[in-house]
Amino acid sequence: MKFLQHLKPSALLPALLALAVAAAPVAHGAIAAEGTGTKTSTKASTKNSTKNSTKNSTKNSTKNSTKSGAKAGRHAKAVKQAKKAPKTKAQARAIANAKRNAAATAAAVNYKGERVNFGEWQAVSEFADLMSERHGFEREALRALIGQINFVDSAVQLVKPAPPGKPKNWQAYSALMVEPIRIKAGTAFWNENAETLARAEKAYGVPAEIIVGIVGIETIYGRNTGRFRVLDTLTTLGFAYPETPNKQARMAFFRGELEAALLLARQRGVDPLSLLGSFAGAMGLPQFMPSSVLAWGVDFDLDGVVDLHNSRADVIGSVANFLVQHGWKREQAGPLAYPVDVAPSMAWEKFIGQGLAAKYGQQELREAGVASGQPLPPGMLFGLVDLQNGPEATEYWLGTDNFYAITHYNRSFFYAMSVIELGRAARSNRDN
Ligand SMILES: [Ca+2]
Repeated sequence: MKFLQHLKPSALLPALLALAVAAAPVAHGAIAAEGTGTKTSTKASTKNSTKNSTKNSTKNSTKNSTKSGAKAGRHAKAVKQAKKAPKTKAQARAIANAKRNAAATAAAVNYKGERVNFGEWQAVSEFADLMSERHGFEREALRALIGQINFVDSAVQLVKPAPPGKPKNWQAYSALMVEPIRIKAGTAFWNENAETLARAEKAYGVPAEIIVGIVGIETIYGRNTGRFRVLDTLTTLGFAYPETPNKQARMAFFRGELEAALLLARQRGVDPLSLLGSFAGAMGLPQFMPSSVLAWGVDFDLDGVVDLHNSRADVIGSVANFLVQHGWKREQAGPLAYPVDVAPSMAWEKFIGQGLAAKYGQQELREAGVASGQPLPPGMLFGLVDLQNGPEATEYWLGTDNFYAITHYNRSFFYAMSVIELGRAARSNRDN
């Protein structure tokens, strides 16, 4: 719930409010829930965003923006093939309702939180002791700091799983994420940072359009980096996570991030309370969690500090580095995903939900009834990606290693696919 302070009232406000509610959980993926990731969130993220998302006139712009170059041509075909499900009245109604609900929720967000005496909580006190022992933080200074930390109920509410039974809807999600405002902002970001993006592409092998896509989906290029104090949200979620089956794992995760935030602030010589981020503690234009800043952040403008709020170069280098460290392969220069048809036999179902990795050979996939309309690069492995479309037919794609690298940024197929589409649309917009 990071966006609202920057927005000007306009006809788009309801959609943007919906986005604020919808995108925030998504922007932090569910990676941490399964212990692999840098970003945080709940399994409900995609569900939430789909539920809250809106379908509008933006689909055309996506479609129209995919026409230049041979690779883009292939992409365009894929997108065209994929975007065949028409909007139904039921979908439109659901989306309109979600927008209204989202706006109401957004208006209720309390960024500042409330005073509680976290210092009196035994678990918090033990955590402070641990920080003293492990990292040499002065106990009294920590005590004073903890005394200033607020409980943020909004964060607790936002990590709660969505009610069950709402079908995910990729078309609605992508219409919300890949829309004219974001595409235009992406084009501007690309133009303003073309040299740096080219330098990152050379250094890391990650194309500019993927970096542009990620920063756009995360924060609309810095418009929505979050207005919660990171210490407030991380302490709240680390010690008062809502009752969910994975509560203990999530609290451990957020305590780890709180530890990282303290280290990050010390490393930079700043007041830890000055760190701002999303309701889940994600910071800066690329929404890195504190531990990710420490682990994967890159000082790409060589000024001696990793600054993901103010240095576009650091943002670009850090996103590229993150992807490379999570399986991005420079040599896989083709499409990140290929649209496929699946046979009625359902033999292919065994490939669904098998983790975030490309591990199936083409013959194996073919034999189970997965058919690509275009030739696949020989020797490459794939995973089967399902994009549910609410009441409409599910889309299926074969994801490459590089597709799955993006899912390590955020554990959602919708997320990865919208990153790809936004980057492509920005490129196309720039070319025209
Ligand atoms: Ca820097």
